[in-house]
Amino acid sequence: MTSSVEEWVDEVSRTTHPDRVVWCDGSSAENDRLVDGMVADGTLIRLNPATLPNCFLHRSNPQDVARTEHLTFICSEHAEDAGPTNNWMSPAEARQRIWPLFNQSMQGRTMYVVPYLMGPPNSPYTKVGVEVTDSPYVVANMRIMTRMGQVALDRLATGTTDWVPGLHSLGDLSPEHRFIAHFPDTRTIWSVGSGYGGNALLGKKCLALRIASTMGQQQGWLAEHMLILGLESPDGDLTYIAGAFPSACGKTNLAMLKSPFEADGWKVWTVGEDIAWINIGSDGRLWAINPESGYFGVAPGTNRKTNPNAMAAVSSNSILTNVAMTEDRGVWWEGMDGPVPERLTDWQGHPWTPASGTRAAHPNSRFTTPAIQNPALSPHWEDPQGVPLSAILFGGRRARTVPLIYRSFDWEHGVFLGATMASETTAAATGAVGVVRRDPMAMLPFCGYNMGDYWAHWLEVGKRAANPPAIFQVNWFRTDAAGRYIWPGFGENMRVLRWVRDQIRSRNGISDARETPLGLVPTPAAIGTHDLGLSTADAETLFAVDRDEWLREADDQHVFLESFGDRLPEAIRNQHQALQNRLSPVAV
Ligand code: GTP
Ligand code: SPV
Ligand code: MN
Repeated sequence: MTSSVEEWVDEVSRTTHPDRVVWCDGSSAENDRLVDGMVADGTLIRLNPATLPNCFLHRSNPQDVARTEHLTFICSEHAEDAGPTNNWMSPAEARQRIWPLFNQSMQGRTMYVVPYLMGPPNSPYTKVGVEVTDSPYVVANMRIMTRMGQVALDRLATGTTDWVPGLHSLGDLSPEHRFIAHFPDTRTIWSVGSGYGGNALLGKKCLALRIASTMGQQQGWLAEHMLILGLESPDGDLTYIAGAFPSACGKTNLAMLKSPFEADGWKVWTVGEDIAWINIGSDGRLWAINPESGYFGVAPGTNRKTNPNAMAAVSSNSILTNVAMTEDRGVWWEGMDGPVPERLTDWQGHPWTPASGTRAAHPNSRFTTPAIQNPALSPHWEDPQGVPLSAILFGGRRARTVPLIYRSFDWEHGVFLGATMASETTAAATGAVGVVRRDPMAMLPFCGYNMGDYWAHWLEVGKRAANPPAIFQVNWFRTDAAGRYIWPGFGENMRVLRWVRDQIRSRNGISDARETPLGLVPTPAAIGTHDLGLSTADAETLFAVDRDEWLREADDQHVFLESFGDRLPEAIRNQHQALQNRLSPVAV
């Protein structure tokens, strides 16, 4: 065992005072013991073993159901290094305000030491983390989401000091005593007061995005909130595409897409569905690995039509959190197949009927499921070097303004699209839902340093890569006058992926696109809106670029960009000016 980990575990237990300390090996025997204990004390409910073997339901504290961004801090020495989009707290203040919350916080409980890898065991890009936690539910989730236990202990046994400590305690679960703090200088994470998702599974948003983004800035790579998929064409070639969409905006669904054109040879293979670590290869391309080994996916809206691969994956060996339960201990959530059941137990454990007028499952209810259960899992998902990206998609939820898809003119313009993207807020974080906010590269809640410096880093990576991916903007969520989504989405997003591939592969890609002030927009025929049965009017709306709306959009972008002051890269400012010029051509 490595002494640096043991020393830290000792130090932590001197403050948190657990009754006992358990080092996790990740074995199934260990998991069975943990799960049995949680079933016995009511933390988990065993679901129907005939229909959902080895699946469990967990109901979280109703005050603890999503990430809490206002309680999430970057604790750099200087506020400017966290930047205007992060909450900042000095390390000294964190020691005063947060550390005392760990005092005796594990008394009467077991402290689990969870060693884990982010990335495949044999990848040069893989990182080691150690999370100590007093939540067995967190341990069971980490076992699915990361390569946990012996495989990580083996790596630590080499005596490496290069590992990320993460201290997690449930505390009293109240938002008043909740903090999720990141120390980029010491690469340390503290989380107290929440047992849910990205607040508590410290490998995911805390290590693999907030801490990793700062490592990437220093070491010349990118840690991104992106899905990674392999698009197989009838020729048998594979085009790898990454996509950054904000939380609950469609990454998991796109990554697991079931192709309606499979018979013709068009298929999607999942490499990752939430996080990508991207390195520059010796061939000048960008290569992406998925650091995770499981999916923490949004349940509502998932059904056999929208995401049959997810439905197959979650039917065994999965944890379901805050979904509703049927009378035969099955699960249910809004948007599942079939009729709404007559009687359910809702996500808080109360009896529920369709007349209740409430939601049976929480809007941010989730499944935790092993990647290997995904029928569409790419055979290359654990390739140590990753997969070479041909395209990056930036996407958001926009009822208006943003076309279904358009292509940027070049890398710099593409980085500008990412920097200025916006999206309506969702239930993945607490707070109002449906409010449009700027969410650069879908990293607003996840970038561990000044977002202006982050854009500069993106520009730099593009300069250093001889052959960077083409960048596109997408929006599945444009609505009609009645407020309905125009685009059918899900499997039909395959049509957009096909166009992306055509754009990348064909020398004459512009032939099925028109140039607009935003970029290259496909013709409706290139996407096949007619075959889909969309009206001409709807198709026009999908691809419309409204100058007045875009002038307003550009004004709003300006205010946002200027909030970065002298940290705003000149190239981004120039791109913004160029967009305004294209929107308001000066007559000569
Ligand atoms: P996080 O795990 O929070 O990062 O979310 P995500 O980006 O992986 O989003 P996910 O794929 O889980 O989708 C979130 C919600 O959007 C679900 O309710 C989906 O059913 C819905 N959704 C996903 N793709 C589409 C689409 O193409 N069209 C429509 N209309 N809804 C979609
Ligand atoms: C997200 O909110 O982007 C998620 C869910 O992927 S959580 O792990 O809770 O951050
Ligand atoms: Mn996510």
